[in-house]
Amino acid sequence: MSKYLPMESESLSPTSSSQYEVKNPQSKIEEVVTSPPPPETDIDLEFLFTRDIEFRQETIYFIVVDRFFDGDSNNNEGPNPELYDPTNQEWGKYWGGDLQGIIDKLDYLKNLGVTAIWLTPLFEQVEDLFIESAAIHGYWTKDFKRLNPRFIAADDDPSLNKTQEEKNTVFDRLITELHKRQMKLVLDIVCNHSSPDTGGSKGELYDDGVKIADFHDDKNHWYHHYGEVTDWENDWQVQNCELAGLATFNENNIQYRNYIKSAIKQWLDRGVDALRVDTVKHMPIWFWQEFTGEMYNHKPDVFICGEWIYSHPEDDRAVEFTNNAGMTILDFGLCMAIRQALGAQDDKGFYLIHDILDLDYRYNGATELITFIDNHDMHRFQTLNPDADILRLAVNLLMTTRGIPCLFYGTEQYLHNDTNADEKIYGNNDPYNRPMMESWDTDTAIYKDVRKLSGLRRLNPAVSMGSQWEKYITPDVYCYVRRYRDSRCFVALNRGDAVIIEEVDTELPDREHTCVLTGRKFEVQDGKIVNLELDAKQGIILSHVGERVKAQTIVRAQLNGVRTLPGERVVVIGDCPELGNWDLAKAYPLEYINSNTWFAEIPFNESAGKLISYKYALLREGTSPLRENLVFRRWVIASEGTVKWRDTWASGGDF
Ligand SMILES: [Ca+2]
Ligand SMILES: [Ca+2]
Repeated sequence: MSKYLPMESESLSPTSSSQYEVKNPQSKIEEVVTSPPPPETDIDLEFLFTRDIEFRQETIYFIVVDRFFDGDSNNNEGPNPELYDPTNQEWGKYWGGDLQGIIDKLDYLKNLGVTAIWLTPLFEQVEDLFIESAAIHGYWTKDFKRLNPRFIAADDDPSLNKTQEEKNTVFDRLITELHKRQMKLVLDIVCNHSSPDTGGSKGELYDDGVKIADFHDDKNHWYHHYGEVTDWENDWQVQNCELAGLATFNENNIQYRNYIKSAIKQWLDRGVDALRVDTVKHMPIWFWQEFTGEMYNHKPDVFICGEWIYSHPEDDRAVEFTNNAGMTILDFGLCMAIRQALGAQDDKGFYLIHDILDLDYRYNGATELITFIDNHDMHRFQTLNPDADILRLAVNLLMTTRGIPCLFYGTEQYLHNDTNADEKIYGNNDPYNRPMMESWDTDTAIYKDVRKLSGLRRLNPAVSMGSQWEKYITPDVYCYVRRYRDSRCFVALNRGDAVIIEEVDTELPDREHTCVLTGRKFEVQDGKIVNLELDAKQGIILSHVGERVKAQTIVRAQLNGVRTLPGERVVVIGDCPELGNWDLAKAYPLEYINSNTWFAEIPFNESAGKLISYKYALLREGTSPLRENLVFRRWVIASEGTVKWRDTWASGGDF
């Protein structure tokens, strides 16, 4: 995304007439815009560069709203009472869950360690059955600017387009209650399609109650009309044809784009913190770049992730999307490996997970991928493998491996329903993977683990941001270290019988360490544990928190695309004391994350609020340093807080 930055600190006011420069310093000629952005955008320019899209310390919990908790029975019958089943027997009908139910359970979630909740879409839906199913999942939208009346109070106004005084729906109270608890709301959105053919109507779309499009009477070309996808290897079809009979939007139509962007901005204005975007592989990347860029302009600290279904690090298009669309993705590759290794107890075991993590270099931001073990489109993990200890092990892996963990609702209560449980790994178990939440026990092993490990993710930056180093692997046992600066986290997981590992490197300081989960004590000497005893299906987690980076302003610098050999180091140098005043001996070191990514938190005090210049350099033993092949990069350091640099190594032709 390109952001406009003021060159001088006194030009922070958006009404100032000072010059603005385009951020990207790699362009050969610095593009200078002599007037500020148009006043109607009303952007707080300081906001643009003092915020950090940093979600890596979060623990996400994914809720199918209708199936969580019924906090308000007055909304259950909705506009069409036939779609409601009070007996919770008909899986395709609404069962009564709503936003009040989520408010009622926020303390339960907070105590679990959840810091962000992802809710299935809250938009108004078609009120008809399609193949015996109502739109309980929220993916058949009728009006992207209105709330589903089944989720709010019966007398709430469903329109999002409200003045501040008018905002007091249960949705607004949910936002307030979340933020009061330092929790975030991830809104699930769909840009690819509206609704399927129900009762003779298809794709009837409304703009805050006003009908604007209709698939069967598509005068203004809001939809594609190419029929169903028949060849899933054909990219054109995947992007332009229909998915399960859903009316698919024509993104070439600027009216459609303006509608969807304005709708999502209204949700952001109402307090939504992050977006989860449905079916991203079904729209061209240019659409997503335009969309995410505009969302960041509107709300610079919004976090966005996309669902590229069954993404895999070897899938070039999924990787290209992840690195260029302006959002991270749900990590299906790792999900499937965990399900195969632990759920299906595949003979290759942890090597399957190793194989996926070995491809992390394909992504620019592997530590920002959203990791999970099941979701609403596949069998719950325990339908694959009912063993509660194996589920616990999978959750421990999820909470400590690289990426941002996302738990499917009920995992901590061992919630699952095994109706039609065939075709286990990939089989679509919808709707039986969406049972009503039944118990709220805060004493289950997984509930307590998640609580501890969510805290660990916040406390120990090695777990949230660090690199991951495999230390020992067999099909049954997996030991790894998360590393960031002098912080470490050692994890040992055993899916098999009790075992003793002769010796394993932990990188921990020499002393006695206590397992975060079990309270067991382990002596570390020369960084190693000798005769590490692991009980059957046990996980051990040892944490050492080093010194945190503190400063008036912290820059989180991520550098991609620099190819290094073992022993080589990457540093950042610049024209300020924090970056060594161009003296390589005083340059600030980055940390190796993987062969594509280096990362550092750089403290700025003296130069906070000032314009600085910088570039990266590669230090090589026995040969001269290699500096980036450009004049330099420039940035105004925010006066306080945290910012992110996402840079790509600018190499010379001889490299
Ligand atoms: Ca209800
Ligand atoms: Ca499409």
